[in-house]
Amino acid sequence: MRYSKNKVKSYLVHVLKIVFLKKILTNTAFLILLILSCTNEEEVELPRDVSEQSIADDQLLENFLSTHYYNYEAFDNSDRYPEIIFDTLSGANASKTPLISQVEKKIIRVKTSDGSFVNHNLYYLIAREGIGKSPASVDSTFQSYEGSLLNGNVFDSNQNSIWFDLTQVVRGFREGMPNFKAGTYDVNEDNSITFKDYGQGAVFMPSGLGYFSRAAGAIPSYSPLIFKINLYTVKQTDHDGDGIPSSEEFDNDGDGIADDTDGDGTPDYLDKS
Ligand SMILES: [Ca+2]
Ligand SMILES: [Ca+2]
Ligand SMILES: [Ca+2]
Repeated sequence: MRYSKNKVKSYLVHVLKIVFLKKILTNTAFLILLILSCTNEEEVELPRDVSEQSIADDQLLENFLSTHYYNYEAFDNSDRYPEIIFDTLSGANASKTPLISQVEKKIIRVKTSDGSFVNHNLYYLIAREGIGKSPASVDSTFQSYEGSLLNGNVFDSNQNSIWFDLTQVVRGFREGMPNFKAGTYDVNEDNSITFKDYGQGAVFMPSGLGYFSRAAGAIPSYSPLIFKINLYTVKQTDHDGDGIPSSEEFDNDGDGIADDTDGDGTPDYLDKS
């Protein structure tokens, strides 16, 4: 088959145009990728220093506890089970007892990625003592709760009641619950149960005992958290059913992380063998 010179020429021009266009497109795509990756790099924030954040959060918590009180007068009558309400120490309430004078402090060691430990202050308030047992930090609890930020924004709550496996909740909640006591109950005529004499209170934790750099739902990253709780009843756990309570298997070296003595990837408290 023969082609005329002109046809060949226009064909070549056509091919060159495509090659040129492709090159431009490739270059443009490369440029866009470059811009995107630069933007991403700028947006990526390295996790903050655990130690510095612990100090910053503790200042926020202390400030909250120093400037707020709770409705402690409503807890004078032992027959009533009011919900805890926090309010600022101002105006007619300026002379109320601040929370900072009523809370207890517990120091929790947090192991960081470089293997060092950073102390974190966990505060807890006991509004009602409770007459039952205290859970171990890895037991199950039947309770109601309300979680909020220091600005009062509620991010989660269950006012009815819910079973918690304390191995599945944030560290501050897990370490906070053993400071409270459960209650007892009456069985009503219709076989329903009414809990009474149960522990009521709150835990106040730095972000290092909460979600730290992770934003979770309505919780921004690096948020200290408050949980109000009513602790109805507790149950000892033996997750792997080997006859050894989980509390005796979970964390015997005290680093806050579940022990895995045989190093098979399954922590002792879930490891039957
Ligand atoms: Ca066990
Ligand atoms: Ca451990
Ligand atoms: Ca194991």
